[in-house]
Amino acid sequence: MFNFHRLSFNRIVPFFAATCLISVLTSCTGVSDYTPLLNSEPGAGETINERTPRTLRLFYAALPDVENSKLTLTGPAGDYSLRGLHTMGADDLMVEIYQPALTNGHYTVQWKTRVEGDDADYAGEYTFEVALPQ
Ligand SMILES: [Cu+2]
Repeated sequence: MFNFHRLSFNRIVPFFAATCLISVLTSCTGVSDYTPLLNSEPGAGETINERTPRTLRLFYAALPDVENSKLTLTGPAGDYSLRGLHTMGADDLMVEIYQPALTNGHYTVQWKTRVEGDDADYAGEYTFEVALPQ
């Protein structure tokens, strides 16, 4: 009886140790790599040289919950005020860039959201550049 316990214990410990290690590794990489953000307008890393953007639109893997979402825009004038956060129903968030109007420079969009069918809170940021001919 004692030997039986000892044997199973010795087998079980390495099994659990390996299982824990695997789940720690996969949850770490899963959390840091996955984002539901698929695309945006302006796009991440885009340089705009035709028309000053008046809206931000972010496209996700599922319908974002507007109540639990937040967008901010920072750039040469500091914080830009945004108004009318909504969804067009295309798994997107959309907002009007209210004031001031964008000038040439480097901008950062920060976003926070929750999407349908997923309990996790997601956040991220990306940048774009406005470079209209003067
Ligand atoms: Cu819209």
